[in-house]
Amino acid sequence: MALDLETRQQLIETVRRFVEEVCVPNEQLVSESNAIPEAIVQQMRELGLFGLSISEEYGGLGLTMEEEALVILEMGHTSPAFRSTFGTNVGIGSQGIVMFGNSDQRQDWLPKLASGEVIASFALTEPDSGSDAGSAKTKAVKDGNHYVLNGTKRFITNADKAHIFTVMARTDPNTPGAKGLSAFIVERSTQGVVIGKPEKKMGQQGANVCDVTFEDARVPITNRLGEEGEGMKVAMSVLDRGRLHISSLSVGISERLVQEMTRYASERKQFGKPIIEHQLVMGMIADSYAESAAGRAMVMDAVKKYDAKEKVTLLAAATKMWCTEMVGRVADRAVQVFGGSGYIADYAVERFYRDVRILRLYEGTTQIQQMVIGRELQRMAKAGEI
Ligand code: COS
Repeated sequence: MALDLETRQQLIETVRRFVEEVCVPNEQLVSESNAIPEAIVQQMRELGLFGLSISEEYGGLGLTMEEEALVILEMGHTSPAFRSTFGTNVGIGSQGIVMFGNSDQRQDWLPKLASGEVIASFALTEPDSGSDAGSAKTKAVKDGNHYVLNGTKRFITNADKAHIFTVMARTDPNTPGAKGLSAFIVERSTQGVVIGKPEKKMGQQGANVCDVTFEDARVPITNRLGEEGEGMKVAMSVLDRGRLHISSLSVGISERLVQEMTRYASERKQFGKPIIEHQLVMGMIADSYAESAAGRAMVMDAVKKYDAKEKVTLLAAATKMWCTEMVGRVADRAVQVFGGSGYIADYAVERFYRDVRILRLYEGTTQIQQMVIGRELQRMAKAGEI
């Protein structure tokens, strides 16, 4: 149920203070140490950030998508690694259980996910199956009361910390595409689950991605999410929602970058006046502000429709495409406004420039969003809806 407006405002202000007072002063430390200090993770637990999207019945805050987006917009005002710490519990790691779990599965996991005691990751991508998610090769072969999993998942966010994984694996070897996949909750403690070393990445230090390999990992039948063959439906439903979450994050970061460039350009003087008064610089800042504001409006429209139970596949893809591309342009302009200083690691814009690059790649590349948009529009045209 939606929060009343006063409670909602209080929540947003609490998150804003947390970002300003705790996260922003620690950005450099997180970047250099490649870890979020445990004391900060504990504060996230106490604030309820791990349980934003999990209903109150299971100990979460039970926010609507609109409320979640407002919180994530605030979290975007600092390094995205902070958001990533709890992001998989709020989004792609938990939502398979929220949307498709039976009552036992929900009871077993949602309270621990909401409190942050347990971390969940989403395991869809594989070495040979990225954008073509339906081609996943990880096998799940039924054997008595278990499925035996074999295969490798790649670039799995938070895998190093995760206790459970939502894994998409092929239960029907005779059906090659999306229809042969099923979804499972796999516990990290299962024998045969091997977590690889964290990858060295371009940005977002403090949030790790690793391979997860299954070597004859026996997963109880009771851990299957939904029916056999519903794995792609689980993954895509989770991703429709995840794409709105990533859009909110992108807009939040663009707002921070507009703030950074405006402040810098108001202080920095060249040719006898603050550089913001030079029209070519002013233009970069104005374009960034306008594009960021457009992103915010798009996110707000999409999340309200999501909460109204409208199908948002088309809008979520369009919003993700716009917001992630937009923040890429804004980050590029921020570096440009900072000039040579923007290339120096002492300035936050250098770090954000690297951090935002992944947003156009994960949870569906821009080209996949274009494909989803194109297909949806074509479907609507065939159905006479457009
Ligand atoms: N919501 C619910 N179910 C959906 C869905 C959606 N938005 N989109 C697809 N499905 C389900 C449907 O059940 C569909 O079956 P039907 O044909 O019976 O309806 C099934 O999934 C297969 O859909 P589709 O035929 O569209 O699958 P494709 O193999 O053509 O793949 C794309 C579609 C490309 C859109 C998909 O593979 C994709 O999103 N790829 C990107 C993957 C990604 O985001 N990876 C990031 C990993 S997380 S960091």
